[in-house]
Amino acid sequence: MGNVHKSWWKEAVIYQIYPRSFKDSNGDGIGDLRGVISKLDYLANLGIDAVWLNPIFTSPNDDNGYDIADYCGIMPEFGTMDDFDELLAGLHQRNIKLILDLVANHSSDEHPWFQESRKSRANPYRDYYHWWPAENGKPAHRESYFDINRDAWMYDEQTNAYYLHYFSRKQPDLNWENPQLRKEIYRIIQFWYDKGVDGFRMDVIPFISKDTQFPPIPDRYKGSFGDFYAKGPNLHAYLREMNEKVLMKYPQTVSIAEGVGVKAEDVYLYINPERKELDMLYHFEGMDVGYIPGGFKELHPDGFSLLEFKQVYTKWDKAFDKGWGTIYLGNHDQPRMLSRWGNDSAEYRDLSAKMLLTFLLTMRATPFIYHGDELGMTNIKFDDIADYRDIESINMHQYLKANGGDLQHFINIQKLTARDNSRTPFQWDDTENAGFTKGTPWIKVNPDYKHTNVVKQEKDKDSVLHYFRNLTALRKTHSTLIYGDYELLDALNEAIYAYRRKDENGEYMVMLNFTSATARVNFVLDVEPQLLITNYGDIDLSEMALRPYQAAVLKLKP
Ligand code: TEU
Ligand code: CA
Repeated sequence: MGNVHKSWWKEAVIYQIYPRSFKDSNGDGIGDLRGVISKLDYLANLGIDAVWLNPIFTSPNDDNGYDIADYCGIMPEFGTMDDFDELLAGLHQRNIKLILDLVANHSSDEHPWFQESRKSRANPYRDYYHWWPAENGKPAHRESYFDINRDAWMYDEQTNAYYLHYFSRKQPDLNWENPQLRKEIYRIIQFWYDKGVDGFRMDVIPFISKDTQFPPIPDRYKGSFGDFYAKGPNLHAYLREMNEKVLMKYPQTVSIAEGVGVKAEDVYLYINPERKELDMLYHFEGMDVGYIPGGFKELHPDGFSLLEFKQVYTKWDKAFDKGWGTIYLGNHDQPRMLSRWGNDSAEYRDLSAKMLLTFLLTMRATPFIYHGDELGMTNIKFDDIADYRDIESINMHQYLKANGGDLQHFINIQKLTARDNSRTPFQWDDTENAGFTKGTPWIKVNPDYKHTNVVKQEKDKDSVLHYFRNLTALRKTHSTLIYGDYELLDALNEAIYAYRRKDENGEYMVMLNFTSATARVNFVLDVEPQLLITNYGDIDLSEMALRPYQAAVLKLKP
């Protein structure tokens, strides 16, 4: 990356907290801000540099906070603005920055803007949302991620019109074509930045611009409607305006696009600093590896191809070249990374969790670590739809039921890929409810908590938690692991992901065995390497072989 401009957010390890499931302080079974405050020292001891908090704003929680009814108010079940101020101060005292979650593609239907907008066609807030007069007939189909009819147009009798909602009916899309609405969003960003917030992750920000003629979705986007939604006509004009009107006034903050629908060839449009739009973007192409195309989050029964996985992450490393990259393997929208990409069997769970964390902490990109993955938490694999809390799973089940779908098959595939798998309560200890709450948790605790919890792992120096701490320390000590160039090695190896990291400060090699069998790399080393970290006691490079799920970081040259 040559003479890359250094920034705090390029060097940071970002830790994502899903506040609803992190720690409950008042016994109502719902995680809250005071719960996070009670764990500030735990966060500081992880060696992370920033926290990304999923939405904490006033919301009816149709989509767990991604349906906001007051962008400048704290969700009552999460606490108060005083709690927020105390949390922000506590993080900053520990040199941890705070990134909030801006959900500006849509609001809650309980937001006063929408309550006003739906009252009459002449209401001053009418054009804060996308309305289609019913006398013009039904508008061209738009697919909805969460609607029980998969229909993103909802008829509203009050004004005999349809409103657009890419997600649930309670998440009406905001009309960014309206400059007044855009001003409101910039005001909201400014409000939080003036409080000292260090950045925003921007929810489905590629979707904000719409062709308000609403032409039919072109056939080439069949099965990938999100790619079409991310191609609105004025998207980059709006991002540039957002940068000019507010982001650039807070140069120490970071803006991170949730890059749903964004292709590698287009990412420079968002993150090339010369374009003055956003700083970083995280993509979904890696998350699609191993899925049956056109299915609903259905994995290939024979797992994923490591060759495809390596090809995707190598492609994106290059695509990020014009800006800066991000890397993640799990978040609140994905299943647990250990179950999805590693091996959550008793024999290999710790080894493969450490292997995956080694990947995240040694790539040329800002790593996003989802809370609990530092412990090796696994999918809960619910057997019953009644255990689900996620609107995505519940509504898809209803849609399939209404359309003669195979519900048992759906439950089976959801065990592997449903979002709720990663939303079960954080596992603090082996007391009831894993120490998450004294009350009844809003979603079941993974019975695995007896085996996987912080207290147990603090006592075990070979635990995933200690290994994670060693990795964050390693990344900070060896700046080449942050800024060094990335080069894929042994590209056709179907079991091992090997790559080189190199710059003027040194040369390193990372080798990751993604399989439960011993495997060899197809190259030899011409220097005696220094082993910096491995998830086994040692490494035997005489045969250039890695043991099952072995990870190793070697220093080749000072
Ligand atoms: O996710 C956007 C998004 O596309 C996800 O819904 C994801 O693609 C989907 O879960 C795959 O099945 C963001 C938030 O991260 C998500 O939690 C919200 O539900 C969604 O937007 C609506 O705000
Ligand atoms: Ca609570």
